[in-house]
Amino acid sequence: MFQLCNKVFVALGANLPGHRDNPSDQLLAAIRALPDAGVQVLQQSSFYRTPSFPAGSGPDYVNAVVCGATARPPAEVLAALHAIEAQAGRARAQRWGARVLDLDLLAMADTILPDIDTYRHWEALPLDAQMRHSPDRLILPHPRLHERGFVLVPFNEIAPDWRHPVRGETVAQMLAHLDQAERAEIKRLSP
Ligand code: A4P
Ligand code: MG
Repeated sequence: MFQLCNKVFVALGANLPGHRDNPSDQLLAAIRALPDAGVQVLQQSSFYRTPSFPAGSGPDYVNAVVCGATARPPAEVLAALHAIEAQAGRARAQRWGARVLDLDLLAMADTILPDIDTYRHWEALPLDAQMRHSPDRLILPHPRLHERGFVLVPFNEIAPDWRHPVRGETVAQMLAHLDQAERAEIKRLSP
Protein backbone atom coordinates (compact mmCIF):
# COMPACT_ATOMS: atom_id res chain seq x y z
CA MET A 1 0.00 0.00 0.00
CA PHE A 2 1.46 3.37 -0.98
CA GLN A 3 1.18 6.38 1.25
CA LEU A 4 -1.04 9.21 0.15
CA CYS A 5 2.00 11.29 -0.64
CA ASN A 6 5.38 9.76 -1.46
CA LYS A 7 8.66 11.55 -2.00
CA VAL A 8 10.01 10.82 -5.44
CA PHE A 9 13.36 11.59 -7.09
CA VAL A 10 13.58 11.99 -10.86
CA ALA A 11 16.81 12.28 -12.89
CA LEU A 12 16.69 14.32 -16.07
CA GLY A 13 19.19 14.16 -18.92
CA ALA A 14 19.41 15.40 -22.51
CA ASN A 15 22.15 15.75 -25.09
CA LEU A 16 20.16 16.55 -28.23
CA PRO A 17 17.96 19.65 -28.71
CA GLY A 18 14.75 17.89 -29.90
CA HIS A 19 11.76 20.24 -30.30
CA ARG A 20 13.50 22.91 -28.18
CA ASP A 21 16.51 25.08 -28.90
CA ASN A 22 18.84 23.20 -26.61
CA PRO A 23 19.01 20.40 -24.01
CA SER A 24 18.57 22.84 -21.08
CA ASP A 25 15.23 23.99 -22.53
CA GLN A 26 14.21 20.34 -22.89
CA LEU A 27 14.86 19.84 -19.18
CA LEU A 28 12.96 23.01 -18.24
CA ALA A 29 9.96 21.91 -20.31
CA ALA A 30 10.04 18.46 -18.69
CA ILE A 31 10.10 19.96 -15.17
CA ARG A 32 7.14 22.16 -16.08
CA ALA A 33 5.26 19.04 -17.26
CA LEU A 34 5.77 17.12 -14.00
CA PRO A 35 2.69 18.47 -12.14
CA ASP A 36 0.42 17.23 -14.94
CA ALA A 37 2.14 13.86 -14.54
CA GLY A 38 1.08 13.84 -10.89
CA VAL A 39 4.43 14.94 -9.46
CA GLN A 40 4.48 18.21 -7.49
CA VAL A 41 8.00 19.62 -7.66
CA LEU A 42 9.44 20.37 -4.22
CA GLN A 43 13.10 20.93 -5.06
CA GLN A 44 15.18 21.21 -8.20
CA SER A 45 18.95 20.93 -8.56
CA SER A 46 21.06 23.18 -10.71
CA PHE A 47 21.69 22.07 -14.28
CA TYR A 48 25.08 20.45 -14.93
CA ARG A 49 27.09 19.89 -18.10
CA THR A 50 28.41 16.31 -18.03
CA PRO A 51 30.54 14.32 -20.51
CA SER A 52 28.49 11.58 -22.18
CA PHE A 53 28.83 8.09 -20.78
CA PRO A 54 30.30 5.85 -22.13
CA ALA A 55 33.09 8.28 -23.05
CA GLY A 56 32.85 9.42 -26.66
CA SER A 57 29.25 8.18 -27.09
CA GLY A 58 27.91 11.62 -28.08
CA PRO A 59 27.68 15.30 -27.19
CA ASP A 60 27.87 16.43 -23.58
CA TYR A 61 24.65 16.08 -21.57
CA VAL A 62 22.74 18.51 -19.43
CA ASN A 63 21.67 16.69 -16.23
CA ALA A 64 19.58 17.58 -13.21
CA VAL A 65 17.63 15.91 -10.39
CA VAL A 66 14.23 16.91 -9.06
CA CYS A 67 12.51 15.96 -5.82
CA GLY A 68 8.73 15.79 -5.89
CA ALA A 69 5.70 14.55 -4.07
CA THR A 70 3.22 12.19 -5.65
CA ALA A 71 0.14 10.20 -4.69
CA ARG A 72 0.57 7.89 -7.68
CA PRO A 73 2.09 4.39 -7.53
CA PRO A 74 5.62 4.03 -9.03
CA ALA A 75 4.58 2.30 -12.26
CA GLU A 76 2.12 5.10 -13.03
CA VAL A 77 4.79 7.73 -12.38
CA LEU A 78 7.20 5.96 -14.75
CA ALA A 79 4.50 5.73 -17.43
CA ALA A 80 3.85 9.46 -17.02
CA LEU A 81 7.59 10.17 -17.35
CA HIS A 82 7.70 8.09 -20.54
CA ALA A 83 4.79 10.16 -21.90
CA ILE A 84 6.77 13.37 -21.24
CA GLU A 85 9.79 11.82 -23.03
CA ALA A 86 7.60 10.92 -26.01
CA GLN A 87 6.17 14.46 -26.19
CA ALA A 88 9.75 15.75 -26.30
CA GLY A 89 10.37 13.56 -29.36
CA ARG A 90 12.33 10.77 -27.68
CA ALA A 91 12.77 7.65 -29.77
CA ARG A 92 14.35 4.62 -28.08
CA ALA A 93 16.87 3.72 -30.79
CA GLN A 94 19.95 2.57 -28.96
CA ARG A 95 20.72 1.69 -25.36
CA TRP A 96 22.59 4.66 -23.85
CA GLY A 97 22.33 6.42 -27.23
CA ALA A 98 22.10 10.22 -27.57
CA ARG A 99 18.64 11.41 -26.58
CA VAL A 100 16.45 14.51 -26.53
CA LEU A 101 15.21 13.61 -23.06
CA ASP A 102 15.74 10.84 -20.52
CA LEU A 103 13.66 10.79 -17.36
CA ASP A 104 14.63 8.12 -14.86
CA LEU A 105 12.81 7.30 -11.67
CA LEU A 106 15.69 7.24 -9.19
CA ALA A 107 13.74 6.36 -6.06
CA MET A 108 10.40 6.61 -4.38
CA ALA A 109 10.64 6.87 -0.59
CA ASP A 110 12.44 3.64 0.43
CA THR A 111 10.56 1.40 -2.01
CA ILE A 112 12.42 -1.61 -3.47
CA LEU A 113 10.91 -3.03 -6.68
CA PRO A 114 10.05 -5.60 -7.84
CA ASP A 115 11.91 -7.37 -5.00
CA ILE A 116 15.38 -7.24 -3.46
CA ASP A 117 16.79 -10.23 -5.42
CA THR A 118 15.78 -8.72 -8.77
CA TYR A 119 17.18 -5.35 -7.69
CA ARG A 120 20.49 -7.02 -6.75
CA HIS A 121 20.60 -8.87 -10.08
CA TRP A 122 20.40 -5.60 -12.04
CA GLU A 123 22.78 -3.79 -9.72
CA ALA A 124 25.44 -6.51 -10.10
CA LEU A 125 25.23 -6.70 -13.90
CA PRO A 126 28.69 -6.26 -15.50
CA LEU A 127 29.15 -3.27 -17.80
CA ASP A 128 29.04 -5.25 -21.07
CA ALA A 129 25.75 -6.89 -20.03
CA GLN A 130 24.35 -3.50 -18.96
CA MET A 131 24.88 -2.29 -22.50
CA ARG A 132 23.09 -5.28 -24.04
CA HIS A 133 20.16 -5.72 -21.65
CA SER A 134 17.62 -3.28 -20.30
CA PRO A 135 14.97 -4.19 -17.74
CA ASP A 136 11.42 -4.85 -18.96
CA ARG A 137 9.92 -3.71 -15.67
CA LEU A 138 10.45 -1.00 -13.14
CA ILE A 139 13.49 -1.46 -10.88
CA LEU A 140 13.71 0.73 -7.77
CA PRO A 141 15.95 2.31 -6.74
CA HIS A 142 17.38 2.87 -10.24
CA PRO A 143 20.10 0.19 -10.31
CA ARG A 144 22.86 2.53 -11.60
CA LEU A 145 22.25 5.61 -9.45
CA HIS A 146 25.03 4.85 -6.95
CA GLU A 147 27.77 4.87 -9.60
CA ARG A 148 26.83 7.75 -11.91
CA GLY A 149 28.41 11.14 -11.30
CA PHE A 150 25.86 12.79 -13.58
CA VAL A 151 23.15 11.57 -11.18
CA LEU A 152 24.94 11.82 -7.81
CA VAL A 153 26.26 15.37 -8.17
CA PRO A 154 22.81 16.97 -8.74
CA PHE A 155 21.16 14.48 -6.33
CA ASN A 156 23.66 15.49 -3.63
CA GLU A 157 22.81 19.16 -4.13
CA ILE A 158 19.16 18.62 -3.09
CA ALA A 159 19.19 15.46 -0.93
CA PRO A 160 22.64 14.59 0.47
CA ASP A 161 21.03 12.69 3.37
CA TRP A 162 18.69 10.47 1.37
CA ARG A 163 19.64 6.89 2.26
CA HIS A 164 19.70 4.09 -0.32
CA PRO A 165 17.30 1.41 0.99
CA VAL A 166 19.49 -1.50 -0.20
CA ARG A 167 23.05 -0.17 0.01
CA GLY A 168 22.49 1.70 3.28
CA GLU A 169 24.59 4.68 2.17
CA THR A 170 23.50 8.30 1.85
CA VAL A 171 23.83 10.20 -1.42
CA ALA A 172 26.80 12.12 0.05
CA GLN A 173 28.54 8.84 0.91
CA MET A 174 27.92 7.35 -2.55
CA LEU A 175 29.27 10.52 -4.13
CA ALA A 176 32.39 10.36 -1.96
CA HIS A 177 33.23 6.95 -3.53
CA LEU A 178 33.29 8.47 -7.01
CA ASP A 179 36.52 9.00 -8.86
CA GLN A 180 37.71 12.61 -8.34
CA ALA A 181 38.59 12.98 -12.02
CA GLU A 182 35.01 12.00 -13.02
CA ARG A 183 33.58 14.49 -10.52
CA ALA A 184 35.81 17.28 -11.74
CA GLU A 185 34.40 16.94 -15.27
CA ILE A 186 30.86 17.74 -14.08
CA LYS A 187 30.33 21.49 -14.39
CA ARG A 188 27.48 23.44 -12.88
CA LEU A 189 25.65 25.52 -15.51
CA SER A 190 22.99 27.31 -13.46
CA PRO A 191 21.87 29.05 -11.34
N1 A4P B 1 13.36 0.93 -16.18
C1 A4P B 1 13.44 0.06 -15.15
N2 A4P B 1 13.61 0.71 -13.99
C2 A4P B 1 13.64 2.04 -14.30
C3 A4P B 1 13.78 3.21 -13.51
N3 A4P B 1 13.94 3.15 -12.17
N4 A4P B 1 13.76 4.41 -14.14
C4 A4P B 1 13.19 0.51 -17.59
C5 A4P B 1 13.61 4.49 -15.49
N5 A4P B 1 13.46 3.40 -16.31
C6 A4P B 1 13.48 2.19 -15.70
O1 A4P B 1 15.26 2.65 -19.89
C7 A4P B 1 15.38 1.29 -20.25
C8 A4P B 1 14.28 0.49 -19.58
O2 A4P B 1 14.47 0.53 -18.19
C9 A4P B 1 12.89 1.05 -19.87
O3 A4P B 1 12.11 0.06 -20.43
C10 A4P B 1 12.37 1.40 -18.46
O4 A4P B 1 11.01 1.05 -18.35
P1 A4P B 1 15.40 3.77 -20.99
O5 A4P B 1 15.19 5.07 -20.29
O6 A4P B 1 14.59 3.43 -22.15
O7 A4P B 1 16.90 3.55 -21.46
P2 A4P B 1 18.20 4.24 -21.01
O8 A4P B 1 17.94 5.62 -20.52
O9 A4P B 1 19.16 4.06 -22.14
O10 A4P B 1 18.62 3.32 -19.84
P3 A4P B 1 18.85 3.71 -18.34
O11 A4P B 1 18.92 2.43 -17.58
O12 A4P B 1 17.88 4.72 -17.90
O13 A4P B 1 20.29 4.24 -18.46
P4 A4P B 1 20.91 5.51 -17.81
O14 A4P B 1 21.69 5.08 -16.68
O15 A4P B 1 19.92 6.60 -17.64
O16 A4P B 1 21.85 5.85 -18.98
N6 A4P B 1 25.70 10.26 -19.90
C11 A4P B 1 25.53 11.44 -19.27
N7 A4P B 1 26.56 12.28 -19.12
N8 A4P B 1 24.29 11.81 -18.78
C12 A4P B 1 23.20 11.00 -18.90
O17 A4P B 1 22.10 11.36 -18.47
N9 A4P B 1 22.36 8.85 -19.64
C13 A4P B 1 22.54 7.64 -20.16
C14 A4P B 1 21.47 6.66 -20.05
C15 A4P B 1 23.82 7.23 -20.75
N10 A4P B 1 24.86 8.22 -20.61
C16 A4P B 1 24.65 9.40 -20.01
C17 A4P B 1 23.37 9.73 -19.53
MG1 MG C 1 16.41 6.13 -18.86
